[in-house]
Amino acid sequence: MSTAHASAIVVSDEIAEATAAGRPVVALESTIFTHGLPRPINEEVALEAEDIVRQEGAVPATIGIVAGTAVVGLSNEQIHQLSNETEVVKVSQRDLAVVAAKRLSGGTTVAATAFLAHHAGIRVFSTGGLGGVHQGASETFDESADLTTLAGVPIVIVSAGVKSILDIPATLERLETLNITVLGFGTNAYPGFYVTESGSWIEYAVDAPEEVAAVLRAQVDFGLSSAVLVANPISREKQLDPDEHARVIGEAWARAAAGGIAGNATTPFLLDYIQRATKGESLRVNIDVYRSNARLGAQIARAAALS
Ligand code: PSU
Ligand code: MN
Repeated sequence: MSTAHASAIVVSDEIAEATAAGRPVVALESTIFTHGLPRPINEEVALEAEDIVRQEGAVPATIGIVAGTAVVGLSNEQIHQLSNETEVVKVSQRDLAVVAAKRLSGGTTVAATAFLAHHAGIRVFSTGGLGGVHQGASETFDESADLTTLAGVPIVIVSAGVKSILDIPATLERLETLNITVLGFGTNAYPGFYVTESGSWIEYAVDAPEEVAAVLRAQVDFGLSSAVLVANPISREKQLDPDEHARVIGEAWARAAAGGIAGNATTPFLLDYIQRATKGESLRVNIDVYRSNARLGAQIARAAALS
């Protein structure tokens, strides 16, 4: 990763200076606002996440592709552009070279963002929900590249679990196979993104940002090259009603199957269906989850910068 050629990736001055000085920096992805959230709230949420990171004393590095250049530390103007242009591609790690060569603009997924963040020396990354193993993956082989990328990128990722549209037990099995460390923040119950608990359990809970920083430090001391996932559940008061959640997800899958939705269009289709079926409630939860993860990511980055 460190062998990436400098001209393919542009790191903003603010981020380059912050990482060089050992100041806390939090990476933020762009697929969440190019493909995950509807306009015009997408841009607002992207900027709000940056504000939250700053309020917590860290520097936000939103990452995306502008006309073929991978940018670590997008300007507000670039975030505006990516939020509103129509021809913006969803860019996972395998797409990076193609969009660079074709000079396309794109929103980077967790996989591509983690790759680029690590290249820039960033150690903490906050997102909403990770990609994972899709329902029916034993037939379709649809498993997010987020998982395989995270197996090889030593970075802390804060999420509210994997998106609840996924097969969560299967995803946890794959995380184990891929040597990806999973920590529950204040809980051993693995969160279900829109809901506080997914029904799956994880081995380790941590209670403070400092504890995550200690795990990260030990990870580096061992020379381990895999990610540390911090699963940060939404509070019970703010979660989607669990019964409605279960019903809507079942419907979303049935519609995707009936509509022949496949490949990287699956995740945006399901998220959009759920937003409409819950009359915006899932959108509110999605945004709350992201705010909370941006905040915790900044706290972890600060703790890691001190250790
Ligand atoms: N979670 C959200 N909204 C999103 C995503 C996750 O709430 O838009 C995005 C992330 O960028 C993640 C990607 O990396 O979806 C996973 O897509 P796929 O399953 O196609 O790998
Ligand atoms: Mn997929």
